[in-house]
Amino acid sequence: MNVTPIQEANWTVFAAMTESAGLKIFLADYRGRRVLWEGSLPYVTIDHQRQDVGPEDTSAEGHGPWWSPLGARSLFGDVRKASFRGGFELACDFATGPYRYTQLWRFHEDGRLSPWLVIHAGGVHEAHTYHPHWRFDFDVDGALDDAVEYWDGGRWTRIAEEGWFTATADRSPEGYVWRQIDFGSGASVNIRPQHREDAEVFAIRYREGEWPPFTPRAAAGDQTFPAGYAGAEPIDDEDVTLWYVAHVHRNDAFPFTAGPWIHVEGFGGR
Ligand SMILES: [Ca+2]
Ligand SMILES: [Ca+2]
Repeated sequence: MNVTPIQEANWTVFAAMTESAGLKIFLADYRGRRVLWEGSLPYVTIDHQRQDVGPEDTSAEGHGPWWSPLGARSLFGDVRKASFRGGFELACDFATGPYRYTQLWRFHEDGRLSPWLVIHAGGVHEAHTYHPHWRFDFDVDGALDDAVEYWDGGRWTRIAEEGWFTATADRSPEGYVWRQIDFGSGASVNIRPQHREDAEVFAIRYREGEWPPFTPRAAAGDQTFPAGYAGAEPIDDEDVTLWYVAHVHRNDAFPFTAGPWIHVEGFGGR
């Protein structure tokens, strides 16, 4: 556990390698104000299309999803920190079976935050789809007074209940799809997919007893994606975890960099 924060480019962040949820960032502040309690990458699941599984494939599960845990055991090399013009990044490589990934956390002095995953070419055959799942517990200027909103029908709409919010072509004037906003300060964490990315956000009430490896909804572990994720509990005025799930098809150009664009606004700096 790295107990020394990284302080650079207006950010103060802690980082630690997990057993199975990638490189975790926690207690991340931007310009001295809390943005993120904890962010991690608990799952990369992979679906295969049965018709493309070869005769040598003896697995009972034709489609998956299979889970590739990224963490201390699949880490390949060290966590690297590099500075670039206007920010810094943390990067690490993982190797699991035939799959290769590079996880990135990029922090920009203007408030952008990029939790990305580079999926390298590999895998057993062409027809599969990767689903990296990021889990974010944002605390915008502290945990209190936060709400989650979705750009829908031309306006920001409060999300009052747990749910599943897909990215359509609809974007706010600033280009975002989802945001978590703090009513005290007016600051917000704004989120959108990278262009070309098929993605969605699950807003789920934080539950006591969520331990890694996380189940997005512990009581519904027997249900499959996406039904098992979101219930119908109220999340207004509750601490919320946001799961960002990307869907990357193997026929996309590889290597493919997946993950959200995030911009913190309202704490100064642009
Ligand atoms: Ca929170
Ligand atoms: Ca808050």
